[in-house]
Amino acid sequence: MKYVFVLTWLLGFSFPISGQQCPVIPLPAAYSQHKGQFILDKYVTVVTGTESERPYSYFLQKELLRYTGISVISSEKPAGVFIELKSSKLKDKRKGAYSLEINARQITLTAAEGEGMSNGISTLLQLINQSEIQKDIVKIPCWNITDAPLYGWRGLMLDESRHFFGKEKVKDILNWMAYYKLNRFHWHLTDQPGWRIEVKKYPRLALIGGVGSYSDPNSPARYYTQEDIKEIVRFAAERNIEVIPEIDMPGHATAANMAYPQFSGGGSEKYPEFTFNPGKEETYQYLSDILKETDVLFPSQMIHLGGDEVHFGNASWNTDAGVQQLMKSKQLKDLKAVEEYFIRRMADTVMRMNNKVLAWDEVAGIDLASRETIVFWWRHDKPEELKKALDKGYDAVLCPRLPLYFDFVQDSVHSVGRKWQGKYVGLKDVYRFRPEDYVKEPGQMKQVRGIQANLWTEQVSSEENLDYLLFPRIAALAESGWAAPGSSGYEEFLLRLKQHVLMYRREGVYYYDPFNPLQNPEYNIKGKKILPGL
Ligand code: TNX
Repeated sequence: MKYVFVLTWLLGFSFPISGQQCPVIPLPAAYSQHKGQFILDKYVTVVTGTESERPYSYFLQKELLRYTGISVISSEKPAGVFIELKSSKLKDKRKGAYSLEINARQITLTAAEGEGMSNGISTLLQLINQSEIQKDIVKIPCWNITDAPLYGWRGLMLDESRHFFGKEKVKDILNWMAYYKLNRFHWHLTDQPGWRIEVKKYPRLALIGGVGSYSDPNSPARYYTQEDIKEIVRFAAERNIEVIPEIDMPGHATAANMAYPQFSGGGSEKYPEFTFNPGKEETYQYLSDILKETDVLFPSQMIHLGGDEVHFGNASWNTDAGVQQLMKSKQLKDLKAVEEYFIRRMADTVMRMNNKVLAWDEVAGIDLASRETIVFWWRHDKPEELKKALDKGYDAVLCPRLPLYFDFVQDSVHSVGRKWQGKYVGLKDVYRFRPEDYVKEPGQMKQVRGIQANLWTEQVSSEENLDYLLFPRIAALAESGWAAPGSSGYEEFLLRLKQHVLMYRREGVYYYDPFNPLQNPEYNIKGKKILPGL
């Protein structure tokens, strides 16, 4: 078997060999290959029977043109050689399921709903990108695939407060997410260095709060206008990716406090002006107004309230007259109780807008409406926080630092990014990540919505650097969120990945190459290549 893989690898999959793994990442649930090829050329049509498939045929047409240079037309009636998109029930009822049958005359993609259709298109595009592409012709091997995801939540978080990357880069990331069937984009839009979302009622948030970044406190304001956000949300929706905004509170509020100091709750010596003021009634109104505008922009009906690391910078609450008054009147015994009171109130606001409340695992101990709350477990060194969240009945998304923080370096010799007591986040660690290893009660696995990688950007200032941390770990993330345990081994994954790496190069991605680590050197925070030995 091993030799077959090696041979396949050497031949670059151009000649199908029976018994090989389907070259798709994440690996489909079931697949078989049979003889023959489908010839994709300009005579092929994309056939849609009903209105509901039309946006998908439009999307497929655009992607085919982008990747292959071939323009195919869309049609309502099958004729000649065609790709048919069919909305129809499947045996597998899981959201996102699809089937793809390819023979020499016809490709049929069947799905019961949009997410399945998008997933099937991604599989087809991957098969095309792995096929022999000659001038104006692609020979696609014939595969039969039936597929569905293991987890409904396969997420990626991008921090654009520390460094701002902008619309084009975000679209690029969304494209790659779709390519790998990741379906939740968690957008960390506010934090200490910058506030990145326009709020009409409080324009200074973006204009003043948007000034500066982690590496340059004086860089001109960068933020997303509401029109930009609508554009990104539409772009994501076309790929069946839901966008979830994060407005971090009550901590990590420094940028907002630069703009509207009247709502600042102060900070600590190390983290000045870090919090919103929980002791002022006006703060709740102000934040509700911000969240209302946020809600209108994001159809996901989910808002992430942050809630992390408040203790970094809430020492000033000890001396703030308003906070002290609140503690007396509500009988809050310590600052943690104040934090909890604040979160409960803001969670109520979010729920009243018919949104789910999402937050970091600091909220695991707070009583919120369990069916409306999703906790993001990130502190890998505190497994008890995950347990607490699950015991309370909350759903959870697992994104522990080790191995799902993509701001951690991925190779022992890398220096741009974090480590935790010498540990880093290797490709293999991401690939091997399995939620069931962390959930002690098997009955609680149904509360696990899925997994997510978080890309914090304190040390990420260039697009190259961003790509470097994302690729190829994004592929490993996709497979651990999608494929059933045991469906593939790491070595087989690497064989498939080898082909994807060629594609990264074609597409101009500045990836880390695990097969040839010196291929692309790291970039430092100033945007310069770090040359080995220097
Ligand atoms: C912890 S994860 C944070 C972020 C940092 C990150 C760096 C979380 C909820 N808070 O503010 O950017 O570590 O790895």
